[in-house]
Amino acid sequence: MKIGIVCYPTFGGSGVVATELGMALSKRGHEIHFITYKQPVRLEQLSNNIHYHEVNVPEYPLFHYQPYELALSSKLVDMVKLHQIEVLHVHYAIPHAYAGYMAKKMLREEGIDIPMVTTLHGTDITLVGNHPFYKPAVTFSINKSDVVTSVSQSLKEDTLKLFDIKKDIKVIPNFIDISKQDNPFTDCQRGLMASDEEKIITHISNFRKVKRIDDVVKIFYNIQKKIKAKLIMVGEGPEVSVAKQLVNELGISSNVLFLGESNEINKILCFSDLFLLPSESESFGLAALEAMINGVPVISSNTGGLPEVNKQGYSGYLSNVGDVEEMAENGLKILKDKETLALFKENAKKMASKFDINAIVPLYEEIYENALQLV
Ligand code: GMT
Repeated sequence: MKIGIVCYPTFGGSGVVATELGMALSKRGHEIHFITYKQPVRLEQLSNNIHYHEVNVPEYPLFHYQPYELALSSKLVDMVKLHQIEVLHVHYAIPHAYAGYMAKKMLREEGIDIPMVTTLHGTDITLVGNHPFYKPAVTFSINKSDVVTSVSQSLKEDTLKLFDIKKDIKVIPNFIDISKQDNPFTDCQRGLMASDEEKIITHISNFRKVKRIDDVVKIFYNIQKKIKAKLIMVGEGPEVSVAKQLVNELGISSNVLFLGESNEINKILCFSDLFLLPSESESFGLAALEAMINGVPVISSNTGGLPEVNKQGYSGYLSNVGDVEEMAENGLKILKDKETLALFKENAKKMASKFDINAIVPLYEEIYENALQLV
């Protein structure tokens, strides 16, 4: 099949899922066309059947906001015609489903019918899309998609609760490419980060308010009172400076490392002992899954789709949002001795392997096949 994928090309989970999906589909013989404003960060290499088409938005001083949706839908029309793309798969409703629908309509005028699959990822529903200024357009574009998928059961329920949705929503969970984690060449340089007796605790995100970064710091603060530990913070975003300030105030700067954005997540996770994800809301928690497949147990909040990924007392622990005391106690329970930590590490890996990419990609293929019958 020739599949057009629209996504955010950034480190955010939706972009990562879209990119990994596209790469996996290309390995299964499909021709993939990424259509976005920058080459996706996780896109390893372009090949015969992976293409990237850049959406350019010309700057014009009259516009306070440059019309990205317009440029995207025009690019979609051009690319569908040029490459005979058969299916459009848009990740994140805003504004991709809206632009995709406009492209479909324009193509129809030229006698071309193309189905559009929309995958809902989380903040497009729970935070941004739900805003009254966007809600009518988001509702419309979800209802006008030929097939709608969501990355967790919890996100499906939120979508049905928050929007007037007439379409069936299929749950297809996010996934992980296990073969990448089993790479024997991963250079696990634990010694560079901490001494043997120190535990390594990690947080990876885009440092938005929803991630409750101050809770990450407070959980670590409580843990390091009891055991020797280092906190590694990976990612960039508006809350980095707030976190740095809190770290200074608590006097723990020598034990906290801010690494910025990284494409070497597996290298960092391979020496991590615990992963913290105390988010306010989280439709799935791909970062937790990436930690788990690297054998890192997770301390998370029990919000959104996290209970579908992290299993209480098995791959980690879940607590109410904001309960940093309980989260720290649970972290200490996991880290208390070698045997317990080893068991949780093993369990985290086992739990994560349920989300094997090889089981999930055929579900998307089936969706594309069905979508083709709908137009
Ligand atoms: O919150 C993020 O990390 C970014 C955001 C995105 O849209 O890229 O992530 C959302 O989609 C991910 C992939 O499906 C999910 O794993 C995240 O849980 C979800 N974020 C939220 O719901 C806050």
